[in-house]
Amino acid sequence: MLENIVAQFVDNTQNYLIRPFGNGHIHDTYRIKNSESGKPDLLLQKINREVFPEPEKLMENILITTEFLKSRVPDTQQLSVIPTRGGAAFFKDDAGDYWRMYPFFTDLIAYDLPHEDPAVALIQIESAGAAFGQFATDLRELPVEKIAPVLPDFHRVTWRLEQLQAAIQADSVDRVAEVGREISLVKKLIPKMTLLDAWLDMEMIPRRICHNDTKFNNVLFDENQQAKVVIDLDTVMPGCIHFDYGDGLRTAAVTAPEDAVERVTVDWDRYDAFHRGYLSVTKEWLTPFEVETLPLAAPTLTYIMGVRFLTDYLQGDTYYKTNGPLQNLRRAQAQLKLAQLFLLKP
Ligand code: GN1
Ligand code: MG
Repeated sequence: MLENIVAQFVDNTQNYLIRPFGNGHIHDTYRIKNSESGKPDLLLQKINREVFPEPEKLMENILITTEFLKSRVPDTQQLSVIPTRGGAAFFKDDAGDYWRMYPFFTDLIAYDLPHEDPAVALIQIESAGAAFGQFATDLRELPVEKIAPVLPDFHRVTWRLEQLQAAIQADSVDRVAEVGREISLVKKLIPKMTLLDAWLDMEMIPRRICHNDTKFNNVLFDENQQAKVVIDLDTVMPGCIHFDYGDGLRTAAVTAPEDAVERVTVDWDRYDAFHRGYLSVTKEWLTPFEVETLPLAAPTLTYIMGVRFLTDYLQGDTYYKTNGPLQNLRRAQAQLKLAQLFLLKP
């Protein structure tokens, strides 16, 4: 019973209404609405243990990150963990599931896509770029070793390709025959799409703590279309700046949803707006090689998503939440199409 879970975190559960919330692909999320005036709403999540097999380590990472940010930029609105009444960072139920509570930012909104008015969209996107850039800037002094790699090789292209290869070989749900075109496209792009891995291996690009999931809907906006709070800190881990810059562009420099294969395209004004925002706060400290290689970030991160969605399709949709049997395929097709478009950067 969800009420029993909520009762681990608050005193008076009868004042709360519990409703499923949001469009995350991974966890089960609920808005806990408080009917008593003056008391804040909350956001409850059941951690996906298939994706995060070590929830305790995950929560430890989040605590380290949020505490660090609080000490670094104390006057800024940001995400923080609401402990259980016993003071723990999560509640583990009898089934072994892990639950956590966050504040619900009633005045702020997450958007899956930038605003439909193109002028407003550009304002939002530039601000999102700046918010994600600021996030990486604020975490610069947090030593890389402090954060456990809870999802090792998360954005390592060669590892994602190995996973795809294994799924092709297993063909566990008999779908490989349908995706010949997608597989050839993945193969064709390998030489360019593995450059980032190589540069990281050669230590030409520095390891930095980054967010690793800078989707457009992972930053909250105020009513003036300004990005205020970066959310979804599950993947804050050692990585490189290209991961955040690239995944931000993947989801902000577009005009259609992640699975809209027919409609999806790159909007270069949006691309430039995100770039301006991101660089406005990071250009002081990025290395010349990082800046020079940024154009490969969006195609590479988009390609990774294409490979991951295709892998999940071939494995029978076990990782991402889907709205039907074809959604992962459509997502894969859309992302592979976008990756090629990003490679055409003028
Ligand atoms: C997942 O949880 P959510 O929806 O913000 C995924 C990201 C993908 C994204 C694709 C832990 O993010 O890596 O880019 O879906 N998170 C994890 O939409 O795998
Ligand atoms: Mg999210």
